[in-house]
Amino acid sequence: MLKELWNDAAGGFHPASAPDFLPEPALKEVQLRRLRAVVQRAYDKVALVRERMRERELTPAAIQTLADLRRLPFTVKADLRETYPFGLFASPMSEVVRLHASSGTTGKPIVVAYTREDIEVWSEVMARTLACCTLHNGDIVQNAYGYGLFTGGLGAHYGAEALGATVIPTSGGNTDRQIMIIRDFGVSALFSTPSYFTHLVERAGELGVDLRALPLRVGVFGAEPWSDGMRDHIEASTGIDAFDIYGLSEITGPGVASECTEHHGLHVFEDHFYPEIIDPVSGEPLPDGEEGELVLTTLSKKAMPMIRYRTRDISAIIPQRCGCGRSLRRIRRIARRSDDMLIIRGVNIFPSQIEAALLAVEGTLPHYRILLSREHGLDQMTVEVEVTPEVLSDQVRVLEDMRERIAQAIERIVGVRVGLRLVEPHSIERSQGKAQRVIDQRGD
Ligand code: DLL
Repeated sequence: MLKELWNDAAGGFHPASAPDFLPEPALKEVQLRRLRAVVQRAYDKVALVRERMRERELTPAAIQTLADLRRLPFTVKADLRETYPFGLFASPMSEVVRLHASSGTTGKPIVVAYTREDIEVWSEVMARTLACCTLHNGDIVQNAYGYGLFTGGLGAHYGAEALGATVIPTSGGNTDRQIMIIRDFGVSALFSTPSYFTHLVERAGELGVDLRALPLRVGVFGAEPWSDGMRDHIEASTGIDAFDIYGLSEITGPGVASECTEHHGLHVFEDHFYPEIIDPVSGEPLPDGEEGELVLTTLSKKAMPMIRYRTRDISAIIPQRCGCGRSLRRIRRIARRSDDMLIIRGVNIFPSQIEAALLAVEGTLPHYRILLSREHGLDQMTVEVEVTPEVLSDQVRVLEDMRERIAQAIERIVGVRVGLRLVEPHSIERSQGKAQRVIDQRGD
């Protein structure tokens, strides 16, 4: 497949020839052909899938149309944990060329496997992701996603190479060196989590490096939720164009979906990953435009096919065609997961709402955390947010005024008053990868 994507003349990637622009009937035909093959493969090689299909009296022959997908059973995260480490593999180890693992917050990690062909597809979808973000052969990219068991580093690395870009594999951390490289190597694009990038920007300011005066023009950010306010902050403070990319280890890693220059939702590379949105409670598929849990089926994975994997990420399929001309459907940016809801005094709150509220108030910095505690049997939330030195050096009345404005902004969005602490710059620990925004001190 990758070969078809190469532009003979320049020897680089040619986005216009990518399957992103397939007419809808051709795309559906590819999807159905691949779906039937992957279901057959999973049925033949993965005991769990076979047993679940048999319980429903289904065989692979049940898949005659794309709509038949909804008859198949879901796969959930617990299935991966319960079959740890290799129970869902569909290829013998002699054909598996790579393993990655996602640590998760509790218990055993999730292990994922790739054949050589899987790595090729992954590189292809990542190259298409980067082309969506306007990168091309000739770009100098600094890849600050972590290299290692995390899929971000190597996934983005292979994609950038396939695109024909020059990759600098810095991985996360060692922030001063990252800034030196951005400056000295003429870096035009940087990949990292959005939270780590805000840290880089802050440190560059302290070192007197003006990112706007450098060739850096694009940021490729993902692996954690980030708000439009965060995007505004990043773009305004650096002059770059910030793109949101999405993926998860269970499906492949980064390269599942990407924003294009329209910055309105993320195109799913649906010739390889078939998206559905379901009601998280009933499991029933929802129509386009309605918000629910994203479910993904890998259409071409060999080593570890995933049938109807429940991501727990909340999104919606955007019904309209995109102005960029890609025929790939888009999903809304993922602001929350079905399992990150906090309940404070009976009100449902998502951490992303707190971020949106904070960044709407001038004088706050994009560094915050949410502390959960329990007092007299009731859950309490305290938000700590860093404010600029100017705010802190002002009179008490100004500080009080600021606190009140932030408290009101939060209350307007979430509907309840929460505790608030304004803290000095640098008092909240910086992340090198995914930021841990919620600190649970409830002790159970
Ligand atoms: O985070 C893969 C990745 C690497 C994506 C680099 C983008 C860039 P996991 O560690 O398995 O894989 O975590 C996957 O992270 O289910 C979402 O909850 C969250 N996530 C990933 N991208 C985004 C995003 C990688 N753009 C989990 N917006 C997913 C919001 C995201 N959440």
